Amino acid sequence: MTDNAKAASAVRRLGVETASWAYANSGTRFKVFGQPGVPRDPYEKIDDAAVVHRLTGAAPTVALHIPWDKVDDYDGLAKHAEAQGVRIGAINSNVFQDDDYKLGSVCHPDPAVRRKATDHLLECIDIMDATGSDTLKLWFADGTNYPGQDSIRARQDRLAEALRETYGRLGGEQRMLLEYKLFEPSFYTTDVPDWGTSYVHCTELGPKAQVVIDTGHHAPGTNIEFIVAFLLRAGKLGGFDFNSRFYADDDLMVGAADPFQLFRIMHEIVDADVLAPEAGIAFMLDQCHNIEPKIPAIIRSVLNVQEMTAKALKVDAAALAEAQRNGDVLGANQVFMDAFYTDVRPWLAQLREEQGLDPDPVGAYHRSGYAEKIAADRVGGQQAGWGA
Ligand code: RM4
Ligand code: MN
Repeated sequence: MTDNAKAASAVRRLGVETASWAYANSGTRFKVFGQPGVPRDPYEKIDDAAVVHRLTGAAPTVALHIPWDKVDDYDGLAKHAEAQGVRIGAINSNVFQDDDYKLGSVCHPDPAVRRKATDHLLECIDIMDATGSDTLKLWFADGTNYPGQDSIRARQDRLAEALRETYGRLGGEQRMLLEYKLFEPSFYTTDVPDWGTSYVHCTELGPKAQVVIDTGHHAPGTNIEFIVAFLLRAGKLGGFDFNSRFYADDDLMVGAADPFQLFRIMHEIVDADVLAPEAGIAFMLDQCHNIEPKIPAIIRSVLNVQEMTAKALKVDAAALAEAQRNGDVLGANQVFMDAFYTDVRPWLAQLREEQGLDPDPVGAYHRSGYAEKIAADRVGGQQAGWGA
């Protein structure tokens, strides 16, 4: 295979996982603006995810969030997904929206609350069994707001205990990803604030526990591609929650705020040869579309990941290695930047045409009439959103 054919096949095999909650209404703590046609239940969210996959050919799985996506029949939900041409991806736990969790969930000082939270994590694994999902994604809002509020060390012990029990329940082909976040909703300490904390817990647990990087969960200026490289070397990178941010955890479309950062991240992935699905790195979106129409925004996001990946595949690896070996600082940087500045859009459009797709998925969505159809059909009932 020529280099170009190899790159084309790598792009074609890239799957970006969309998030069920991104199809629902969302907002800030100031206001949630509803949109016409928003799904009322998980089945309709999956219908929307399937449209994104049909148009891009690059979004074969959709993540669920429990209890937002609670249904009576998970097997039926998985079959519905399959019939639409998509699969259920990661199951995201939610132990941050119950009154009991005011002081935390698995780190709460009261063992009864910890029990309840851990039981929810175990329930998520039951849902994985029923849907065929192989990934549990854990994010904890746990932490404290005031110095002295709770013992930082004791909270780590409680966290480790809950993670151990959850890990013990994972089936042979299942894994868990532990997410970290610098701050919010806790403002003094967060119990899993950074990749190092997640890494140590995952290492204590074993090979089925890995770190997931949410690109919006760092201090400004953090070098995320360094974290990617480090975790890959340690065999502990499980995947990404992609989104972009200008200030804090903005959850804007990936590649919108800083496409160059996304390129640098994807370069580490390509360079370590872990882009292929069998390498097990999950490329997930975790975004909210508060003011823009959701489905075209998600299509745009999938395309952004695809574009930056395609650029990363255009890095002349041999020339880069030679420049690095020779200590040619400027030459190496030029090889890198040449790839970043390569306009890969015509190439990607051509690849889509070869696959029988419309070369312009966003335009195809607008022409499809789907937006008008769901706006007309989805009347009555309650639009999905936070807590729904
Ligand atoms: C958190 C975290 C989780 C996501 C929730 C909705 O900040 O990023 O991944 O499930 O938000
Ligand atoms: Mn996330």
